[in-house]
Amino acid sequence: MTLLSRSAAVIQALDAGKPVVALESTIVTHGMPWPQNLEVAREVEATVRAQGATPATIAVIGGRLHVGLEDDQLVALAQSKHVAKLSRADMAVCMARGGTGATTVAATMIAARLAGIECFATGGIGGVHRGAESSFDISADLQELAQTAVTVVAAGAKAILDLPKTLEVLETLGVPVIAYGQDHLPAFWSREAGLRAPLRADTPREIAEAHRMRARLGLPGGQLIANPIPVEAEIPRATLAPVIAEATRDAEKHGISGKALTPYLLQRIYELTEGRSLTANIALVLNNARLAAGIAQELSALPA
Ligand code: PSU
Ligand code: MN
Repeated sequence: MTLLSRSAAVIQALDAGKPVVALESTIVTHGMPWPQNLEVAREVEATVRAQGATPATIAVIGGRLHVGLEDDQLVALAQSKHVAKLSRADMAVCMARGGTGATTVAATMIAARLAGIECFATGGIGGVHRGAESSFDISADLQELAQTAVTVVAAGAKAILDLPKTLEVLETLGVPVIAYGQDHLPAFWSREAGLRAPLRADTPREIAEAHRMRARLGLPGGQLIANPIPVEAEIPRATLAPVIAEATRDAEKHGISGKALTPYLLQRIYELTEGRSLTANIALVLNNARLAAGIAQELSALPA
């Protein structure tokens, strides 16, 4: 049995050398509440299409690695309550058992590379959690960026994380962190993290060329494109800081750790901001889908 189950649209686009953008599914199952999660998943796909690229939402369904979901599959995922959150460590076990799971950034990158998709849009990547010096909680997304050659467009790392430590680890791992159109590192819901980004790019073309150059140099990993949230949708850092602090304290109080931590924090911040964090999250994901489609266009125009 073939490993990948590609949708007809994805097969057609890849065979014709047309631009394709990979999309993850954990943001649907663990990142946003129903029914906005389904609306956003559909809207992200529509945004990619409107930019002339083909969306490939990725998930494990019944043991098969799906690259490009049909709408009924997206609906089922968005509605399911106890679906697994898959990363590099557990995707093979889930597939071997015939299970179903949503793919995180790490697992989506693995699937995208297998399918020959070079560009991927998400909300924010995982990173080094606050208190990682005692919990050791560092997302597998960082390791994946170091070893899998996919360009990931995110709005930076999620502001719930320890951003200076996340940058340090990415530097150690040799992952280029490229802010789009500004010198500062964006922080997911806010345009600025109070840190300079290590690198900057101003056009999709530059990003595509750097992606190709890494391949020519024999460098295995990908690139992290940190695309700031649109101005009109941003929540200023100062507004969010106490909210994040409170959510983090609540997580500690309830002993939330491991895979459950990121979904818990996102949900708690959603409650504490009375939904404002979700509105911002949606705006930034759509913005990332737009940029990723532009990068995919440039990649398809450049020689492999
Ligand atoms: N972006 C969002 N919401 C999310 C995520 C990304 O806007 O929920 C998910 C991604 O799938 C990412 C995961 O890989 O959160 C990170 O989880 P962890 O910190 O457990 O590695
Ligand atoms: Mn973790």
